Amino acid sequence: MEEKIKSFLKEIKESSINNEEDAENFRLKYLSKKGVITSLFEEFKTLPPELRKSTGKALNELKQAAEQKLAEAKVIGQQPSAISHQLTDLSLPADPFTLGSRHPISIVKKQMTDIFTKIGFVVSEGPEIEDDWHNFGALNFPPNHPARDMQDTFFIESEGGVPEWLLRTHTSSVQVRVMENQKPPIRTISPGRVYRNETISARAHCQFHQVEGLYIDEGVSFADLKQTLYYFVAEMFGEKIEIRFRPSFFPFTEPSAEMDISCIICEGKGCPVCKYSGWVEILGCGMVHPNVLDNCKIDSNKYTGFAFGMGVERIAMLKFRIGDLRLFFENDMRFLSQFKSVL
Ligand code: 2U9
Repeated sequence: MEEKIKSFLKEIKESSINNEEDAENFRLKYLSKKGVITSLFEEFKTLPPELRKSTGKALNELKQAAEQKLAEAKVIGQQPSAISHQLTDLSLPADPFTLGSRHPISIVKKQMTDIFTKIGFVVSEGPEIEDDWHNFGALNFPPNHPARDMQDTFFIESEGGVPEWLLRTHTSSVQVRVMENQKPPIRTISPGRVYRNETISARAHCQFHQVEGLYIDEGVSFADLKQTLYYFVAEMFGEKIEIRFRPSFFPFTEPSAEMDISCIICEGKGCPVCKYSGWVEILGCGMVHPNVLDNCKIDSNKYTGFAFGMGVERIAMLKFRIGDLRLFFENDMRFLSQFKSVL
């Protein structure tokens, strides 16, 4: 029996395992239940006791040699060597490849921008760090207006004590720059991030996004403003949605209004989202104040214009029925991955 063991040991050492099939044949021949080594162990049981010690040792060595040979072949098969591909099971399913998705604010901002560019508005962008003139002065904010207060605006510290720069509180500052650099007709929208010194809650944040619109030409009227916003609502929320205007006040528009839409959740019947009123506020608007036109060297006797501003988060919350503003800024994958199927 020891002779047989020796000859199998030689055979095992000399055998070459080059692929998955070789490995399986090797295992079947030497290490399976019906293989050579199992039958040698059966034979071993019949040996007289005086032979068992040395034969048992040789037999265990044979088994270890066979197992080692097979293990080494598998390790080589996992390395990126020339034969590795031969040991890879191509029928196995591939590792999952996770695709990213666009942020809900980017999705809604693009939808809003597309609606306005379809009717001739041109996108304009500008700096997030602004000066007092472009954010407040040109927009007819009186020097003591509460929005200019430290509690509402993030000012950037200056060496002299008087802050020269601030984080824009609205994208109207971009439109001031457009008016300073272009002659009417002007038809522009400015999407972008804005900052306000607010305590963070489900309904308020210190950063959010706006889409603001501006149209200046000869003879532009409040009727043009209403028609433009009516078109926007029909495109964004559907033809059935109704709109209403309520008088309001902003330093940069006169007259000014806020616009409500009939609640898209309950269709005006009353629900928690519309606080049982049937209406939800979505934007502010008005006719550009003549002082703003004059501040930007546009003749207010010749030209009139309308302007509007809305929060992208507000529109996204209504569109996607999101109840907490903070979700947009937390980058929680459980929230963000829900927008995979949207555009
Ligand atoms: C220029 C002149 C006037 C833009 C306007 C509003 C009314 C308004 C708010 C809506 C929700 C800001 O995001 S919000 O908090 N905006 O109510 N914005 S009119 O008026 C302009 C813009 C540019 C040169």
